[in-house]
Amino acid sequence: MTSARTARALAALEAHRIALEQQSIASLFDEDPRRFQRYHVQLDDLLFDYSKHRIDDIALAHLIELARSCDLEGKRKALFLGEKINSTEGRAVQHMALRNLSGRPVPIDGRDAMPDVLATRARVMTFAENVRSGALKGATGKPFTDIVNIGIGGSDLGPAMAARALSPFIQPGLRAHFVSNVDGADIADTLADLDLESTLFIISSKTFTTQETMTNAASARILVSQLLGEAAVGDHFAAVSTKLDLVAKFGIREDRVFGFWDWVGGRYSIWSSIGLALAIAIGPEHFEAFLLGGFDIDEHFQQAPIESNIPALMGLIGVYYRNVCGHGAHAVIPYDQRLARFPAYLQQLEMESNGKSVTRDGAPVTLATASVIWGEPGTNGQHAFFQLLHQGVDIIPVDFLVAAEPTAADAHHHGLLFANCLAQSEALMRGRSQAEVESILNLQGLSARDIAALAPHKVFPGNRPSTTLMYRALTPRNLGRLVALYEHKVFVQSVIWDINAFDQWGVELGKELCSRLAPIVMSKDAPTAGLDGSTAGLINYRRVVMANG
Ligand code: G6Q
Repeated sequence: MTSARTARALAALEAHRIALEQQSIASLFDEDPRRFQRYHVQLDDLLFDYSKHRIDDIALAHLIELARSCDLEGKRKALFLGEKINSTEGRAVQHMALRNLSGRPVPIDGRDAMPDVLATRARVMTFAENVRSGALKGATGKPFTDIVNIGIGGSDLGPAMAARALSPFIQPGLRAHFVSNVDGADIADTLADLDLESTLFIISSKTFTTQETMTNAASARILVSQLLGEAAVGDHFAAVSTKLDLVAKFGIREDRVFGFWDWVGGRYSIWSSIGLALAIAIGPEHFEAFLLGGFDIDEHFQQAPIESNIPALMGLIGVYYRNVCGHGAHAVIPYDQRLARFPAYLQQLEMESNGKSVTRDGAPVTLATASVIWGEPGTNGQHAFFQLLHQGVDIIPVDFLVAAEPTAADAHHHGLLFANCLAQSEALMRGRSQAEVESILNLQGLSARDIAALAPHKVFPGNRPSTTLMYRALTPRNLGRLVALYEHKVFVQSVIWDINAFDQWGVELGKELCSRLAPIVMSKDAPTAGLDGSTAGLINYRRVVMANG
């Protein structure tokens, strides 16, 4: 239940929103030439600009009071102390231990988790190094050139996103591929051009029971044993899982199995052995730099006061739009082609974590929770959905992500990319008024009648908020920082909404439902009685199609 203090903070925000609506973001800049200086936080290579938001010092003070009313500081402490805050699964949440480079112990269930974490990481790194150097070979003596990670959800999105983001750091001659969908097209298309003799499969599954992953793993296993012989399976497979007994049954050699722990949620597992494909691709040194980036943010999140704490501000500003302004969507637009999978990664992180409708004690939530997160790289999005961002009826706050310097040694392209990013955030904020449009059309020589007809279509309301996150370059360390920033943003919001960000019963339901239907779908004549009319009708229609060839 929302406490009286939280309710007061929300009411104060609501009252202030109405006052703020009298002012545009652009006018806030006009009034305060130091607005950018006051409303940005710089953390080493990273710059978080939150000046283009519909907020002022009073709104920020109310948001910080809101955070304190929910005991954000106390809950942050509980998170890092390893308390079992994932109450519905009875688990601590300690993915931060995987990037804990402080030398400090991390107590979980009464013992320090760090010796296990370090020992497992050392095995991952040695294995990665041996694949990279060619010391480990396939059954026919060829070094590995292609790594195929088979996993889904949290066991896929992280390494897949990061391998793309960090492609310039991948060892020449090595390629990382990611197969996730149970649709056979995924594995077929991925393997189409690969030489199995030089392909290493990594089966990544926390539970080692996920239908999609097990199906793809079985298909890969059959292919390897058909082409290279059953004895070759041991040479061409490795696995990452918390269920070591199930991995052993699959036939993967013990020295190629890398564990992790139930206190690492799937969507927070990129820092664990689930990062094996990434570690092989970019190498131990870069993987450790990625971990260091995550650690940087853990330190910042724990130490910086809320007033200048980037994940806290990201979370609180998001809460303002979601709960006070009623905006239900949030776009993430990287002006960085290599971050193409970052919005999809964040979709899982934010929507799976905070897409909840009961509070921690099981009561219905009183506040709206996670927004719909979506996005695509700029500039491509500009030629597609940006129309709605500029002139649609919904206001969708945007996170722009952009590097300060080029990575592709192409200053000209990067200059244009950067200019486009700024132009969009500026245009969203400023808009274009009726008077401005009329004067432009006038200068173009249009008649008064044509101007009157055309002007309304060319007016942009503006006042549309955005954050800009700028990093020097998309290095492993900066990618680690970006991921960890959003992880803690999600945590901050879960504290305000009083929900468990670390379970995912909706995902579990999906797994359960399919296992009930799959045998009926796969049978020619299993009865469909008892299913709803639509499901039965669709199954029977498919049976007819298949029977008619
Ligand atoms: C993540 C979710 C989910 C999970 C996949 C794969 O937090 O729980 O996306 O990662 O369902 O699960 P396995 O790793 O167990 O195969």
